[in-house]
Amino acid sequence: MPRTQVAIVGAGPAGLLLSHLLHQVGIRSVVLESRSRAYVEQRVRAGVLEDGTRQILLRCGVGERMARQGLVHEGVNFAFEGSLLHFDFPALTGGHTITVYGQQEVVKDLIRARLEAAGEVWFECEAVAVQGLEDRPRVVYRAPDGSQDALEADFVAGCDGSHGVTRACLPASVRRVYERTYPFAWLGILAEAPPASHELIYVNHPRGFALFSMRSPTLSRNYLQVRADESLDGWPDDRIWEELARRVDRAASLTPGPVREKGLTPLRSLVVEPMQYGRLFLAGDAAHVVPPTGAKGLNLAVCDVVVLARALQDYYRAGDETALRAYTERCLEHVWQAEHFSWWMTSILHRLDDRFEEGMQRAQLRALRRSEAARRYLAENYTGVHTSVRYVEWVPLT
Ligand code: FAS
Ligand code: PHB
Repeated sequence: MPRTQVAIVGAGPAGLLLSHLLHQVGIRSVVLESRSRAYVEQRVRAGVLEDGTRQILLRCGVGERMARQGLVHEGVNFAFEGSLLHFDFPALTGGHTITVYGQQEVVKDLIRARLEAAGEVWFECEAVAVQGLEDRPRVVYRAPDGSQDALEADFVAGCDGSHGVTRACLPASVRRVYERTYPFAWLGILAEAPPASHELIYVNHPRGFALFSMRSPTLSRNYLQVRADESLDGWPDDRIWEELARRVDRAASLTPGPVREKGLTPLRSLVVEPMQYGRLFLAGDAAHVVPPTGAKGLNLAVCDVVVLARALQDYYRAGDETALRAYTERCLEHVWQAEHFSWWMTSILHRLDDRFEEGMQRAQLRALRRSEAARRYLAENYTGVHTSVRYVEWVPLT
């Protein structure tokens, strides 16, 4: 039976970065990914990297293309009640910024780094079960030819996202699930059109939330709040552009263009505790999901695996299990911080169809306009001061 030190399920940002960080400290791993390389490299998801995530990718040697092609932004904008409110990140946080760089670009950079280092990333290998978690863990997987095999390891890292198999391996007797589903979804498009603005614009509008983001000076990424049970059939491209124009109103001028990709993303908040059981450790969306309003999904995955890589390093270097035992407690600090921020951003920016809630919303948005302290709270959370920035020094400089 093939064997490694750490069997990693899932080649998303969490699994690939973990494998890379472990490689840098001499720990062997195998990444099992159910989809093909081409599929994971074209899957459009997140686009905002916190300042800490940027520095972590640079420190561990996979940030060169991000530094060249990523867009560094010094702020974001809120459009509400007919005016624009700018958040000046460096002024509010003592110098922090964000980087706009597509998640699939981060995934491409990590896959290239793994394969150039002769790392093992087994594509089209779907994990179907994880066994022996108390002592001799092994991942049972279906190989590309359909045959079933197993991979033995000292530890299993569950990085298989919100629809994977590892989360269910936590016995019901120990698993605690905290969940909130929102009565709306996001309809997102990737379009060959100039972005609405040189920075992101979050819109609170009576017709519903909208977000104007980008991937490059010629590729925009825009989102609309729609009903949770909405289907794409009802949204031909020109209707999407019309609705985006209504919601952006006078905050920016919109130039429509060919839509390359469109999709619906349900909004939910979810935390699973504990994030470990026996020799299984969950990271990223396998352990927690945030609504994308706070742009935290990808960044939280990075925080988890930096903590896990350090804990595994302590174990293999000194046989010290202290950090492994404290993994859940350590991660839940940044997880609940980001869960709160993402819930808060979602509740102040989306149409809620509840008169009292909308009164509260107006009060909070006006407080952001009046109070520098309130703007600082948002800027610190958005740039990662309370999440990824705390872990930059944990990553050895290569
Ligand atoms: P991922 O889901 O990225 O990766 C998990 C991997 O495991 C996948 O490659 C999957 O194919 C693989 N896998 C699953 N089951 C497996 C099995 N049984 N065996 C082997 N492999 C298996 N965040 C934002 O901030 N902004 C956004 O706009 C945004 N959009 C999103 C849109 C969608 C549709 C989704 C689902 C998420 C979005 N997110 C967004 C959040 C997103 O960025 C996640 O937080 C991020 O992908 C988490 O990374 P991972 O934990 O690595 O999980
Ligand atoms: C994106 O660019 O895809 C994006 C940006 C900010 C968010 C969510 C998504 O809050």
